[in-house]
Amino acid sequence: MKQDLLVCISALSGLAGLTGCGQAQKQEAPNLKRPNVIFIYSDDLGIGDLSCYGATKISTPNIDKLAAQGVQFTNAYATSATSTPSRYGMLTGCYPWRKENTGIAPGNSELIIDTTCVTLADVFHEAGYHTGAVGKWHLGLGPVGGTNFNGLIKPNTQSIGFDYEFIIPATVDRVPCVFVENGRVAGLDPSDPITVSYDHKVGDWPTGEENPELVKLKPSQGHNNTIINGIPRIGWMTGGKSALWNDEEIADVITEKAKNFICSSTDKPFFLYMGTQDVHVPRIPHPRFAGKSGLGTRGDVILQLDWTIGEIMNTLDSLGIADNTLFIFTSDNGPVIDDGYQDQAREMLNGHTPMGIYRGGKYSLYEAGTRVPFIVRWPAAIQQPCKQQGLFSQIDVFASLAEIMEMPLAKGVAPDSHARSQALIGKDQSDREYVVEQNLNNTLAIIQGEWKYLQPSDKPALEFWTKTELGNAPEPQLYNLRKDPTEKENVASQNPEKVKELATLLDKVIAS
Ligand code: NG6
Ligand code: CA
Repeated sequence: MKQDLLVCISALSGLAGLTGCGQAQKQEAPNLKRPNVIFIYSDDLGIGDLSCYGATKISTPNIDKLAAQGVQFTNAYATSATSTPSRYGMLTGCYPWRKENTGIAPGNSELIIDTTCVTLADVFHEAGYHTGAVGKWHLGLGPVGGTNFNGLIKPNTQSIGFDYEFIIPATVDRVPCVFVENGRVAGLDPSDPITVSYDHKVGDWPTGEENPELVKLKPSQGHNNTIINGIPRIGWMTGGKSALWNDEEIADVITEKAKNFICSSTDKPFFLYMGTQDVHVPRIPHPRFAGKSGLGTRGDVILQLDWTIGEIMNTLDSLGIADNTLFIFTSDNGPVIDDGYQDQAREMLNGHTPMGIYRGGKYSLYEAGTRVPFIVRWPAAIQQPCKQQGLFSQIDVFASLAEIMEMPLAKGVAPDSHARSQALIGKDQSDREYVVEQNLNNTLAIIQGEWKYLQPSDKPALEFWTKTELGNAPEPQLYNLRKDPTEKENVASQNPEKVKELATLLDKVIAS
């Protein structure tokens, strides 16, 4: 223990640099019921973005290594095709479409998870874990009526089970562009208070709309409000100058915080929930990654993301705890190429296919909207690395982890989450009974076996800004994902029985 402490002190004081926590430590016998758990959400990463999923134009060696040492899922789904609902679903075990106010949250949204809800972090906390949230949050902070960023922000993640937080309140394209650490804006000078608004301009800082000449990254859609670090954002802010983040350094900052959290968890097992800002827009790589992928900044921040994962892996190795750490890496929703800035992402693709073979993308009910990379490594329990082809949903992470920890869940807790720990660790290769997908407009689809049914919807066929096919259509759609994984042929009219069966199943899930 003392030795561990020494290693961690050196990391906390920054002596260990950005690679590991120090010398390898002797490993204790693994306790399969109480592994450390790391859950990392990347942002808008596609199933075609990683070399372990077949990408050839980019190489992601660290994530590939994680996959090669664990279970790599090919049929795993985020609950939703955008960030806030997916994160809500994972952390509460409740489908976001059951709840109002779970759509893409503005940067001054109240905390949208009720403090009385038992979250996944609560379960870990109850099990005696040290729990931490680091990086992108996007589930709101503070009370109904909006967040006041100038005092102690409550409720925060510490009100729903996390001991420690160091978070980006919303997304990197939304104000305020500051980190919140344990309820307070990090580095805030109280004589320069922060004001944030999502309906009108506040203060006198330039905006993209009024001062386009001051902008170093031009918007392609929206993103026309307050300019921070030369980048016009969504929403207006003023104040808090000393607390503003540097976009180039976000990956370094949150990676260091995550490592410190891991290193400081010496007396108990830990649960780290981490959200990377990569690869969401604005895609601003650190200079050491800029230009390195040959695919423009979208590719560069994939390299940066891979570096982050490597840093976390190295930290576990240097502490000698990799073996009994259950490490989950995934994405909150599918990929998008131009999501609002003129960053040349499309022009620089160079044959790279973020969506893989799949139709749609972020926002969509088609497969590329929610079928995401999903990797689980836990060497102590997964001796045989493998591919997992069974249907799996992030909604089941909650109950599956609780099952591993032997933490019984009271009735009503994580109501939509099924305990599938054996599937999570690749030992059970069967499909989930069904998987529900959700698009930007809350239209739902259900997959069972090889069949996928999309409920009819009068919502727009295309997402307004990105022109992504949303999967909304007035008539029911049915695809055979085994024969037609790219969802080219709607076979609903040829299979009325199947349509009826799946529509009935979806109705049953909705009503349950
Ligand atoms: C959209 C933004 C997009 C992104 C998304 C949320 C515009 C035109 N588009 O409204 O840039 O911020 O919201 O992404 O403003 S998510 O991954 O966090 O859900
Ligand atoms: Ca996202």
